Amino acid sequence: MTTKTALIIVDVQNDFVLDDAPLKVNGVADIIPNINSLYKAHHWDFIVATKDFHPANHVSFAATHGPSYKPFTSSITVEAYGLKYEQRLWPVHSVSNTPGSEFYEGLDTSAIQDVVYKGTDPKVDSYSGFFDAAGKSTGLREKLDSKGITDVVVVGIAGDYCVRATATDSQKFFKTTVLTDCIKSLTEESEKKTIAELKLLGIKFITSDQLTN
Ligand code: VGL
Ligand code: ZN
Repeated sequence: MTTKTALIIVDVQNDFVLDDAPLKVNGVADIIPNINSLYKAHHWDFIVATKDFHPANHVSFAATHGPSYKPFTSSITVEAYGLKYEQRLWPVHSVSNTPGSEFYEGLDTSAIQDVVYKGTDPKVDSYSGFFDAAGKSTGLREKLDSKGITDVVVVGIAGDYCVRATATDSQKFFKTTVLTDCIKSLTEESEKKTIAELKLLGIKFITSDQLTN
């Protein structure tokens, strides 16, 4: 069978990158040149980026639930579409069509062929680029399938949230690799934990110089 490889760039958006960003991932500037170098150094059959793209009253924002709810430390039980799940609460971030939702200007977007939007339902969050917390598809799997993709490489932020969830869903359908020099997590400790857990699912972790495509 022929191998067809897709690159998924997760959430490289201002609200996770800029110095005054609400959900700044520390050290993220270090990985951007590594991501930009991937386009020409390797063969890609499809390059797609995800964007976290929330309505202003999104369920994942602490502010949506009132002043007693605190970003980062509070969580709530969400009930939506017959499903019940725990939701960690965040500062307001990546509101659709605001500057914070734009790609970070340091990211070379010239090779990106498609953009998948996630977290657009006010009632449901979506860390994964594939399916939201209620299991609804963003359309990413269908796009990859229609192009005959067999292998997926995941990069971006945050390593311990949206990269983690995207790689986990990807591995259900595609042979999935995460590039350790092209991700950054909220904390180093949770990145270590994420890598250990995802390796158990068969997801490969390598640096970009070890890519063979
Ligand atoms: C993310 C928390 C909330 C991410 C998105 O991109 O990792 N994290 N929304
Ligand atoms: Zn979000």
